[in-house]
Amino acid sequence: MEMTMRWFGTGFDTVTLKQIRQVPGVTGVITTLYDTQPGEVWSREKIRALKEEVEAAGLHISGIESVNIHDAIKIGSPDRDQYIANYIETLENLGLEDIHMVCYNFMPVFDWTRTELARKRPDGSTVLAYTQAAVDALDPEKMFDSIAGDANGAILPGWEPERMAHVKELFEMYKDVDDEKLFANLVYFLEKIMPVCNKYDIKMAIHPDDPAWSVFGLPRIIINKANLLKMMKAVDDVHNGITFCSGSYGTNLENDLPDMIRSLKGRIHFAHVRNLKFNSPDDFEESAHLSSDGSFDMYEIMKALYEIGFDGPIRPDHGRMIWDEVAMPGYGLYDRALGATYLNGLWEAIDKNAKRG
Ligand code: DNO
Repeated sequence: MEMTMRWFGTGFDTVTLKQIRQVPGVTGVITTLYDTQPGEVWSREKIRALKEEVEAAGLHISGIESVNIHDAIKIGSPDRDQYIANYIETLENLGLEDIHMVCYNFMPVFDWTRTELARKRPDGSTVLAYTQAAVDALDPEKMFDSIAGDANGAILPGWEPERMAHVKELFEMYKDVDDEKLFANLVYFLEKIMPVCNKYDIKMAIHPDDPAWSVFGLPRIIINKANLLKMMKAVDDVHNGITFCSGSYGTNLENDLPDMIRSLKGRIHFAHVRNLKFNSPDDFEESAHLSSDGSFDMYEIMKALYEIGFDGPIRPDHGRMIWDEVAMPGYGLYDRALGATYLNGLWEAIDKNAKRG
């Protein structure tokens, strides 16, 4: 595995490449062209400029998170082929620039959903949190406004204000899309992009739906082992793979995380590893990465990744806001740096143990 950190780009991220470079054991970044809209072609020039900037800081691009999918592709509307053609062109340009891992998601309307961006914990840190009761009480069209105020001025990944301005229409557009249709549209998309992925060895890594169940009655398919195995089989190509995100699959306590990892051997191309603390099955908060601070056994998660021979990029995920840092919720420097160091420590111990037999 390679330890990485997510970086949103100059002008979007409060964290600098220089700071990331100084986190021990981190050699790459997971980045994106944050100012592009879903459906837009990424030019080779822009990709190259980004790459050069990262390399000048002594790091490299380990993968892209995300190249977002246009709603027409998820809905399966008649103009989807044009957007798929654009996506293929973007993949081609990434491939030509030697970038080989692309994370994306297939969530309708909203990307990941939290009901609080700054819940206070006993130690005074603040974290992202989710309460089903708050979602149930909320008008979906107000979702964006209800959380945007706590975002520390940042644009949240996957919550493009341009799209959110049309949220009512988006709901309308998805009204005939159920789980089955969404799955069929995903397969259609994957089949069309596999040739370019094969040509440039680009590993597609779908991000789970977060939380891993239907929110506001919208379909959700990337939620558990059964659905993932179905997806892997439907397009049985190594380039059709997944992002294993412990914090997203872990929202559903029925998901056995180490077992899921083992059953997806060879198809996990990217890992987000973080912990959650459950106060009840319907209420969780994003704790520090350590096992002792949350509900997951992080050692078992890392061990499962080690045992399947996972060799892709891994990154600490949402961190707590600590030490008075002001940053995009979940994406400050300090707690993610602690997370990276902890995960590296677990990995070193697992590796040494395995080698000693
Ligand atoms: C949230 C992230 C997601 C993820 C996308 C991938 O912090 O984990 O926004 O990047 O769903 O497309």
